[in-house]
Amino acid sequence: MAVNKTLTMIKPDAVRDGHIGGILNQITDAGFRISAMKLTQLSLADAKAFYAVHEERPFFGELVEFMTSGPIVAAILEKENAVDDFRTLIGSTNPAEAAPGTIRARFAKSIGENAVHGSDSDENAQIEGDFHFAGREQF
Ligand code: 3AN
Repeated sequence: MAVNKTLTMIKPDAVRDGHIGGILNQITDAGFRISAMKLTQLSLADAKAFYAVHEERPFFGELVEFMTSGPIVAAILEKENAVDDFRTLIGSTNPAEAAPGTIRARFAKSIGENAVHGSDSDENAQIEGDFHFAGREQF
């Protein structure tokens, strides 16, 4: 299978709680290569644009407020079957339902503050990677 990529964000809750190192360790131990990475903070406009597909959802305001509440780590990860394997590694959206040992089971607090983002398709991985990183920042 070809190597492809996914976009992750370590969300403000996990950054605040000191979990950057623990999460990155679990990601690299699982065989993902980091091909771009930065510590950054989303503006209101950034968060609204990134989550535009969720605009009509009842939790949209809460999501945008949370995602702009502090710094995040954005990274592009590469691996065979990256999108699906990463979603398996992070576990269910609701950490209460996430499989034991997954990143969300270990580090997430709630369905809203759920520690990490992972792209849901190859197409979105490309869009989301380019949202965060210029070409010269992708290795
Ligand atoms: P995932 O991040 O697992 O792909 P999505 O795409 O359904 O989940 O939701 C995007 C983000 O919206 C989630 N990571 C979470 O932060 C937030 N979210 C999803 N469902 C809820 C909810 N019921 N209440 C609050 N926030 C939610």
